[in-house]
Amino acid sequence: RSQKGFTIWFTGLSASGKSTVATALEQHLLHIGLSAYRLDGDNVRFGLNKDLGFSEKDRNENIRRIAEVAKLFADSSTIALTSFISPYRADRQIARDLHAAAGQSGDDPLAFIEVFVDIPLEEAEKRDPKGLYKKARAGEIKDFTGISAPYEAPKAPEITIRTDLLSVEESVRKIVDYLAEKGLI
Ligand code: GGZ
Repeated sequence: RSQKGFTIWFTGLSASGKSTVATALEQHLLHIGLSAYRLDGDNVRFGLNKDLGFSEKDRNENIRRIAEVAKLFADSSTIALTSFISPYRADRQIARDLHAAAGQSGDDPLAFIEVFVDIPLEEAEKRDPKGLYKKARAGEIKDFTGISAPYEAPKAPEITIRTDLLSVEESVRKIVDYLAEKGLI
């Protein structure tokens, strides 16, 4: 049968492993012959959203635009993978609702799978691959998620992965198993 498009929405702290898992999952999906496309800071925050910073208002707008773009990819029968902190519950709900609303015009709603990349803040801070937590603690970066800006953990994500306890392969497997079980792939 023809491929269904849908969105896999990763959310979690900086350095939680969102992009690492999303990249490995994208590779897997491409390898099994599916069309997949990853949206992340590198291809969105430096392009479409280069006018946006990290205030609450800018993050709201960042996520709103990303949700719209992911929906377009999903609507074009691609699997959209988004990896952004997306710290606000309400913004993630807007993204989810947008995909559900695609069903109101007689088409099928677009599936939206929220993946909570859940690691303790202390672990993310220990990893600190770019030294951003250190700078945030020193007050050199303001409004830093987990330090001086909120992260609202999902209450009912479709999938939770503890990247401090699972390998990248195990994390990918958990998501792939979920997608297969739901008949999405
Ligand atoms: C959080 C920040 C900040 C602040 C710069 N707070 O680890 P990274 O570097 O590569 O990922 C982080 C990225 C977060 O951008 P998002 O678009 O995912 O954020 S949001 O969904 O909240 O809009 C981090 C870097 O940008 N970064 N300043 N103040 N992360």
